[in-house]
Amino acid sequence: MPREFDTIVIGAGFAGMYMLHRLRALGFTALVVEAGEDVGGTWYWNRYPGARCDVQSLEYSYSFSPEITREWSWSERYAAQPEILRYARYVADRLNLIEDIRFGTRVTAAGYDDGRWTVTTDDGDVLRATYLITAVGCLSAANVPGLPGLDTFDGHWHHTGRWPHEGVDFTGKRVAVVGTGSSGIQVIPAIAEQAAHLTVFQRTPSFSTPAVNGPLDPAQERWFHDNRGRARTSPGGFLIEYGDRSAFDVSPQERQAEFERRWTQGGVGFLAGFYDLLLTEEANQLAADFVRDKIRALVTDPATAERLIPTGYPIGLKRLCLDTGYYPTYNRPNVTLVDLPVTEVVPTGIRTAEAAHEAEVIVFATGYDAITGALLAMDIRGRDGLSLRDAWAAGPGSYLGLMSAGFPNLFTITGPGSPSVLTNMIVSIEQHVEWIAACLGDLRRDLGPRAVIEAGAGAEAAWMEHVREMAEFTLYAKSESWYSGANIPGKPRVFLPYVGGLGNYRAKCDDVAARGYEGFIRT
Ligand code: N01
Repeated sequence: MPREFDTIVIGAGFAGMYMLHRLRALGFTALVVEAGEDVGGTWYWNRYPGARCDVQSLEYSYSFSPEITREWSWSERYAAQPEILRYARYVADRLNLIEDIRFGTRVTAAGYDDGRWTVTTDDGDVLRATYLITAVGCLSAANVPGLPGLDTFDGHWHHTGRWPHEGVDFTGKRVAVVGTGSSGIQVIPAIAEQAAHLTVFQRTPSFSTPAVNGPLDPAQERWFHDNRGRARTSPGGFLIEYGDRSAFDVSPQERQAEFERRWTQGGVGFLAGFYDLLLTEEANQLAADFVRDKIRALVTDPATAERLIPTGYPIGLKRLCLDTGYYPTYNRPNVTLVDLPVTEVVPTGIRTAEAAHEAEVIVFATGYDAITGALLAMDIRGRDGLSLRDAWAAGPGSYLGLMSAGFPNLFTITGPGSPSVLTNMIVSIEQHVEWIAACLGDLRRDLGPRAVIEAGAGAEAAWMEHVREMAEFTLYAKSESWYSGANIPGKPRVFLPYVGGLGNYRAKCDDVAARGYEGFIRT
């Protein structure tokens, strides 16, 4: 393979795959460097039992190719991980992407000098490119808690986001799951069905609403295809109904009926029923109480139900989970809930301050160093050797979540300060990829093949201030979760995604481009 490229893309998940396709269409030479042995990104790594997308399959698929949309059909409303991985492979084959992807190779460092990025990989290779594009995923840097004693554990342990390809047989085993976020809520019911005994270690209870999975309804499918374009300009990139009334505009009976309708329908739309559920604590409380009552009804033992009920934070400020049979799992005789902090791992299992719990397998569903973790895992150095880790020491700076001042010709797909994780990721990925491709095409047309583009420091500061102000306008500013770095000890507390809505954000990005890339410096 040649070592000099117009572009290097890091990551072959849905973002990197589509980026490669668009770069080729522009006539740019491109190499994608991927740590895994296959395409698929998060769906390559997250092979734990129960792993399933909590965005509907029809919505969680590319929209850029009518041919691929026509040729592919999903089997369920919410596809399971193996089917999504098959879809990623199908797209990669269909577009002949594989020949430009180097698998099993991790980028360890990248340095900018005089219009060129030099990229170093873990196998010691050195590659060069004019443009560097990260497609590393917002939730790919796994967080394994540094629990004392883990290295003394006699059994096996796994993180949900680094699941062994050969699978894990839980039959007849005593299993511990640590963590009850979206991954825990999916893996817990699946393990409970196999294990002799499952002990769940819960630090903070999550709010979860039912996915309501099932076969695809042909009428629904037709409706989706007819209406799909609307997702691009919607607040979240979803084809859900966004309520335009306050939760206080309606009678208590009407409000309850609306919550009930959305709960029964399933899916990501529960908190979109009224516009103020994420704006005021009073409105939020109404939705939270509705879910709390549901938990009480689903869990047989009232004491266990109370321990599973989240209190002390508004619903939605930790990402709302979607589940299939999560709460009733605690009605099984082989499942125990422990809601005390894990103090240490011992050879035979896990200890809390009160007791030791035996386990032969530990599953860490403990989440990710989100949004910035995978970027900062690489030693990225921009102009004059400026390190990204230093530049972002007090929190990330990014203009539109796309580029960072001091790092010319480096684009970050779904980077900090873009709507990313608050939206349907596929729609946000397509928006970023299309914007970056258009930007590179314009740059080459206007300034030649080695042109340089960089975020202006003033534009970046103003954008980050806007990101902060928008979060302040909502309840999100109070979020104690991975949205704001709260789950990683020592990580700066900054609300990372942009809450202003994908439709507005798209219009802003398009406007910036139409004004000659206002706020960027092009030379
Ligand atoms: O991670 P999380 P996740 N001791 O950070 C607990 C996406 N996703 O992998 O809340 C004990 O949400 C932690 O407790 P606390 C989705 O965007 C999507 O579950 O920090 N517990 C929490 O309960 C999601 O939001 C799908 O107090 C510890 C849990 O571990 C995101 O990925 C499926 C601990 C981590 O929850 C991340 O979800 C799965 C410790 N030391 C994930 N450290 C889809 O279906 C952490 N915890 C699309």
